[in-house]
Amino acid sequence: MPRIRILDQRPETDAILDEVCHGLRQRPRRLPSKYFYDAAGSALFERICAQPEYYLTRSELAIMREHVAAMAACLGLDVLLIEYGSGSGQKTRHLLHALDSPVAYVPVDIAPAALSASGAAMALEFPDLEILPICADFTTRVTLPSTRRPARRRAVYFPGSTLGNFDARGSVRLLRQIREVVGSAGAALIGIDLQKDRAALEAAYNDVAGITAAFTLNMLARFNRELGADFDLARFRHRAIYNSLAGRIETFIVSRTAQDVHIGGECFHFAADEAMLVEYSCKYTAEEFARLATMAGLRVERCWTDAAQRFSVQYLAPMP
Ligand code: AVI
Repeated sequence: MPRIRILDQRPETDAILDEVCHGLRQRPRRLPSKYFYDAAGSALFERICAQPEYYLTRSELAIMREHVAAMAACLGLDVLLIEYGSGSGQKTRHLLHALDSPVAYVPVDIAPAALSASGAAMALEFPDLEILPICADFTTRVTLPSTRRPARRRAVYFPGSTLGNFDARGSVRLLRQIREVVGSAGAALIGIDLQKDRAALEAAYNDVAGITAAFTLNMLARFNRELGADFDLARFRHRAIYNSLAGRIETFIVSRTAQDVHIGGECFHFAADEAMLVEYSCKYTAEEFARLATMAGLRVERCWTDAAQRFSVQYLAPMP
């Protein structure tokens, strides 16, 4: 496997500890979903994507297979492709094969293990493409590296409905940041999960094999490993329910019993059945998403969906 140099712009451990303790002090307690993705969490997420109930990945891949040529035509020649939350880059391969002489590929991910594995695999598959991975939290200001060849255009690829992991305010903030990163001549290609019935949604986030539950609880195992916390995983459980008013799956870690947990020199008391919010997975109608984009100064110019209308890939350009 080729070795790829990764630009490290990761948050410091102290900053993670501060953010986690801050979240644990809130009522209701909440922890940011970005902390799911250490090496174990990224591997569990790949397994979620292959679960029969988790329709998102299969639907998005079907859209990519069918419409990638049209997407590449929208993005144009000599594009610098920046991917947020790149993970294994499964969908990106389709796009990179279809693009007309892309200048470079910049995957941005918070998980170093996933980033080096996918960077090396991409370098094998695209030997002539400049690959410049950045290990960072993409919600912060990421410094882009310079490329060997100048780009005609910058484009952010943000697949997987990861934008849905932010609430409306956070999504608009992130879309604005994307608009800034790509500039007035840039573009964005964003995967957005669509509204559907409660049963299908709750099944997708409560797979029978228990992979999503293991993924959720791994966040606590990670805090034990990296921050010296003492969460007893057997005394917590995963819960994901659809909030139909807000149009989102809400995932919680629920304390099975009354218990104390120690982290960063603090003691946090959990009541029996107390629920900590760990993730939103927002689902949109095409109109709702277009409205969010407009609030961020972006306009939806094309939207592709799968045959069952479960998922969408949206092509956006900055509004003049
Ligand atoms: C990465 N993100 C879009 C996934 C989702 O569907 O919200 C993360 C996930 N959480 C539980 N299952 C998958």
